[in-house]
Amino acid sequence: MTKCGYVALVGRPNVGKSTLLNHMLGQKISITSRKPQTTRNNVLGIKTEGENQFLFVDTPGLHLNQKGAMNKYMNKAASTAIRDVDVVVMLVDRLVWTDEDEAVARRLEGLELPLIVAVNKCDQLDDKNVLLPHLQVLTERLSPNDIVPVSALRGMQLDRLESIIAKYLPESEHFYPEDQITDKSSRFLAAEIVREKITRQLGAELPYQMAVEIEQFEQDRGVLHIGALILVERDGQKRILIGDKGDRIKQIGQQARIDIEKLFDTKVMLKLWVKVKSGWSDDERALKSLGYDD
Ligand code: GDP
Ligand code: K
Ligand code: MG
Repeated sequence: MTKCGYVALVGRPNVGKSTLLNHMLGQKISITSRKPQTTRNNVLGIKTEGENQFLFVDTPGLHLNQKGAMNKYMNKAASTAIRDVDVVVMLVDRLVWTDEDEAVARRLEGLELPLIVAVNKCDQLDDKNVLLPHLQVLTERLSPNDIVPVSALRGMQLDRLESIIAKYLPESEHFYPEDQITDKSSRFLAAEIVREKITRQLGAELPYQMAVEIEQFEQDRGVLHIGALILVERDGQKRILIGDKGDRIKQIGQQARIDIEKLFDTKVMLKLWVKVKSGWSDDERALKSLGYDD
């Protein structure tokens, strides 16, 4: 009998959810960075391994004390994700338990689902003696079905995590063909890669007031031509993004092109434009038209 089920990856911002998803899939479908709010949408990552099909739902972390339409959208996405899944994997850090972790834990209370706790970033554990007491505290607070130390970045113990998750997958036909890795469109993935490069390059504020819209996406004689529009809120942000003599936007474009070529296994021509449009990032209708509406 085959198994198939939805597995929510939850946890506070920056704990490593998207990194974990990418490593499990062996493909980069969910963008990552050191900044919170990198992941805005729920991203489905599909992994078929023999009899088992895992439908991982990567979620934006819950964002505490944050206002604005984008934050509302992200928190809603994170909350709905845990309603319709078969298993929850909560990621926590190897050392600390914060208010943000506590907020996630509260959301999980009363859910009658198997809960697996993955204690992440264990590649950065100088003193191994601190892990055991931490695991004990986590076990008491969360009463998980299983708990496992991992490193999403280095791929430590992810096989073990996967076989633990497999125990809780319901018996079912597979929902997707075995070679499919996501439900997101190629356009979405391309836009996200551009957004990742900008998020990684720029300071703390801009990433939240920036969106990427794909205007052109055409294969022509072996080359994928992509045109992407980058929306920002203010003139100053446009200037920062473009950089001195256009060198920053050029760098962003080069980095994004390399990743997009890898993902689609084709030569890519990428053109980027920056446009100022005030107010869109706190405007629910504008967000909807940019695809933040599921
Ligand atoms: P998310 O917000 O939970 O999706 O977190 P990301 O996947 O975007 O990761 C946030 C940051 O933590 C990135 O800079 C990652 O490279 C880093 N990171 C994720 N997993 C690990 C890990 O296992 N070890 C280390 N050292 N860093 C990690
Ligand atoms: K992040
Ligand atoms: Mg993420």
